[in-house]
Amino acid sequence: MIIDSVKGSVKFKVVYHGIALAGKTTNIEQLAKSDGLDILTFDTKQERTLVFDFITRKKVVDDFQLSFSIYTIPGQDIYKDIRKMVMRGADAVVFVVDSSEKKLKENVEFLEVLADDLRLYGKTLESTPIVIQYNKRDLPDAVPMDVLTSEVYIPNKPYAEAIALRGEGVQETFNLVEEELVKKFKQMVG
Ligand SMILES: Nc1nc2c(ncn2[C@@H]2O[C@H](COP(=O)(O)OP(=O)(O)O)[C@@H](O)[C@H]2O)c(=O)[nH]1
Ligand SMILES: [Mg+2]
Repeated sequence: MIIDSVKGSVKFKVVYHGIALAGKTTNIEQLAKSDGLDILTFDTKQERTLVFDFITRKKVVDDFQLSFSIYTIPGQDIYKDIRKMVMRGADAVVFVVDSSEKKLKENVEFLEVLADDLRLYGKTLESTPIVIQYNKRDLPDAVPMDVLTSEVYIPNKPYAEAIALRGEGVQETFNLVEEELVKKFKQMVG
């Protein structure tokens, strides 16, 4: 969080985390589309997110101009150095879960990856604003929500269901992150 009290502006960094192909890029594509923006994608011919995707959103709260820089990580392990770089200075995380039965184990294991990435910057799962998004709810092999919320979860964190491909649940997820950050901001400014 970067506060400029002279300009009355606050900058937050939000990172979409989660396994490869969970739908992180699709989420920010949908957010960008509803804002009429283009996303900045750094990639190669084979992969949509070799480095990261990036957009910015703005909101005014108590005369402060809040801006949210939104990034996605590459999920593949070979890009872990890039992932760790993207996680630097993250104020909040959306953990995107692929609902496919075949990805259940990988999603669960990736919670540890997130915990490690936060630890690297002196943060914890508990202390970080995190929203869990159960994406790809349209898949025929989607794991039932009651199973997912008891197997891929972080205690006391809000969650949302989504079909990012159709834009469903995307804004709702972002609203939850925004709420968490605005709460934090209001605590800070009193
Ligand atoms: N069926 C389905 N496919 C999705 C959904 N969201 C994303 N996808 C697809 O999953 C693949 C990976 O998405 P992408 O956003 O690139 O994943 P990332 O690696 O997490 O950034 C793409 O083919 C998307 O079209 C969804 O809600 N349902
Ligand atoms: Mg991506």
